[in-house]
Amino acid sequence: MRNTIVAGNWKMHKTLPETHSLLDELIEKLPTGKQTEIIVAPAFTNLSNAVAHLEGTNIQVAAQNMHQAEGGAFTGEISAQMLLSIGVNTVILGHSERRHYFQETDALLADKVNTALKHDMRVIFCIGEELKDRQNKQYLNVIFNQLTDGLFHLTKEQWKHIVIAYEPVWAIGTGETATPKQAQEIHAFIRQEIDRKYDKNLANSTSILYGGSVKPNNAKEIFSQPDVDGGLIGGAALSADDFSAIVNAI
Ligand code: G2H
Repeated sequence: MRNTIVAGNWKMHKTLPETHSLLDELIEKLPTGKQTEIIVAPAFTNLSNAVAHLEGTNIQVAAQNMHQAEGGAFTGEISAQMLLSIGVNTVILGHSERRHYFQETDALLADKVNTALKHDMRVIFCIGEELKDRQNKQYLNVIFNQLTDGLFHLTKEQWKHIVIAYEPVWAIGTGETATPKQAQEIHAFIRQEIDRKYDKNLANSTSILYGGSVKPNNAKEIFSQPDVDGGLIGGAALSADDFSAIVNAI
């Protein structure tokens, strides 16, 4: 059986006091008895406080990014060891905003993945096509290339630390969501390619999350697709009511 996961990517939102208030609300409102893993990814400045704040709860903390080097003269960057030293062992890599605004390429992301895995971190690896790829009917090729270049060099053992988030770029923060059928098509395709490259066992045990304008009113239908194992939530993760409704939809 696969883990179901709902992760909130807070992006560049929430100061420290705002982080504490949102976490308090989440602690109050999120369900406690569910099998689903619940993760929040606040900004770097608030990670350490979030870990302390959430101690003893069922809410885990992830980082939104990290650098591929072990350390050194990389002004403004954060290493795997820094994250681990504050109790954060999950990192989101390859978000389309990182790919787009910070020119993160598949090759760079493969390096970041390697570093994270070297430190036994768990990676939520984001992939997804742009609107033009969908219009040109190239979307499956784009997804395949992102998988190949970012992850298919890994061993089966390493894959146990990988969670995939499929986030069509045209659906991120736009209010547009992939239809449940579109999401299912890509999730099944990703699973099929993992099977082709490795084996069915690994394909069936890899959690694949959907991201892109998931809201309380569309979460249930998306999560009900057989190959959708949860979501990576942006805008709606900033409201405790919306985020808990989404968690409850799984
Ligand atoms: C996609 C998603 C979270 P939103 O970026 O990763 O954001 O739900 O706002 O589209």
